Amino acid sequence: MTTTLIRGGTVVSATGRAAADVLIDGERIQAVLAPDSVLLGTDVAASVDTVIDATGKFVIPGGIDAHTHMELPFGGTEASDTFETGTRAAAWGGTTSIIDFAVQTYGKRIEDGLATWHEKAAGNCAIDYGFHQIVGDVNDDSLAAMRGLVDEGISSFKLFMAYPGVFYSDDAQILKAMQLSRDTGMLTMMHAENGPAIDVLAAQLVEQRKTDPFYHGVARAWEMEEEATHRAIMLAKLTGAPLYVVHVSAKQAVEQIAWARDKGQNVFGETCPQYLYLSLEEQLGAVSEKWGAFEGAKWVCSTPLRSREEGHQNAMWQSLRTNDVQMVSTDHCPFCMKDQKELGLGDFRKIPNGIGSIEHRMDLMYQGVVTGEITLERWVELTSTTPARMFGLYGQKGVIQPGADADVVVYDPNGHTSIGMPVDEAGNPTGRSHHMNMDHSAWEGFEIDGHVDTVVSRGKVVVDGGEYLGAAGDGRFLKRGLSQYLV
Ligand code: DUC
Ligand code: ZN
Ligand code: ZN
Repeated sequence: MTTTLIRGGTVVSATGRAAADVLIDGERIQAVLAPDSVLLGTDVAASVDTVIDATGKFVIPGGIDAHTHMELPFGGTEASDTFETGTRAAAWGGTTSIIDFAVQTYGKRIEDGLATWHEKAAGNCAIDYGFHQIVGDVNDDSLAAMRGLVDEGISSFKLFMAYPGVFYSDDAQILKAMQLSRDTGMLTMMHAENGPAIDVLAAQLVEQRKTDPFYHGVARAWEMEEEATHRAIMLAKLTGAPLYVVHVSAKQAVEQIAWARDKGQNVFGETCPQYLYLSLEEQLGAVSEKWGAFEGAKWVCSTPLRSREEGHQNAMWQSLRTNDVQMVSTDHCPFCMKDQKELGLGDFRKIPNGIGSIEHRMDLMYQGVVTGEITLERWVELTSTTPARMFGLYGQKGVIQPGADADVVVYDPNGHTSIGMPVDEAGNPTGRSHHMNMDHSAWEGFEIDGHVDTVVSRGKVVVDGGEYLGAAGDGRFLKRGLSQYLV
């Protein structure tokens, strides 16, 4: 068993910060010690195998990205990160656990969808991974199968009020699944957008020859998110199901969540960096030599980017401060421009939906600390501690304390991270400043006043000093318990 001491740093938790050293024994945290500790007459630093110098740096629990889609089949193609490439990129960015979505599609069995996801991930992940279950076909068989998921360590399922004909559930199906959620304690995760109405609006825009990527966001109007969020909340209230609304982007959806929470309902929300930093106006203005107005396709995701003029981004930051929204995930669902996003040239409806951000979440959220949007402690809470609590991992993950898995990041507030993807004059990539399997970056030009220096994943140093030291297969499947966040 290797012993490691992370020495001289400031250990930051969701509730405070202190100068402390972190002693790791094998895969677990052994102790959080006063600086330069001498125990039973022995200088701890002199008795360990490895010492990591964290002087002047923050020592935080490894990030947990609770919303990723590795290898997701979508729109006639597949998300471009495999479990191998996506989890490696996550590690580079200070994320040491993911929760991905196993998929049951229409007419297929849940058991088969889940088995496929285990096959995709097993032996390939750089960091630990768990699964939620997407239920694309709520029926008697799938409801019966869902009852067995908790025993398999899958304590949450996702339904879609969007994407008719693909993942969509109608209100009757949602009601039945939520009754099961109430009975089993499983968390209902909801993609809250009124899909049937959106599809009509999208078809009308295309008929008017409004086919550029920008119109994706016009069709997916905030009213459609507010309405669906409200409907999901009311169905959850009626059934008593705990509800977690994914990728919240509209300020009006936040108001719905806050309203339900004020009434004591177990309703939670997640947002993503794209809804804090990017906007519909910027998507409209994105024109490149290579792609013209189709450049905006790199930001086509659902829910869509929202108008800055309408104040959604500021409202999302505020919701993170007030705890109306409890955590930040990425909805990492990358597609390359070439051969993938370009499927939607001439018709925005055919652009595969998704943005790749798994590598940048910790940095992008730290930038919110730099700009004063959130505190240092809230950064840790939003990116690690609450995801662990929300999804039944707390104690093992999301905290630096004796007995927890040794998932630790040394973050340098005086370091710097430039995000982008250099291209030549013809717009072809000449190198990459990220490790995600993408031919572009949705975060081109972002400058971060901080840097992920060292990443320890279950006791193993996987990133250090700009070098990757991990391996495919380092990550293990996480059997999760029920949510530890319910009121
Ligand atoms: N939204 C996305 O942007 N991509 C995948 C699925 C989803 O709901
Ligand atoms: Zn979704
Ligand atoms: Zn998603």
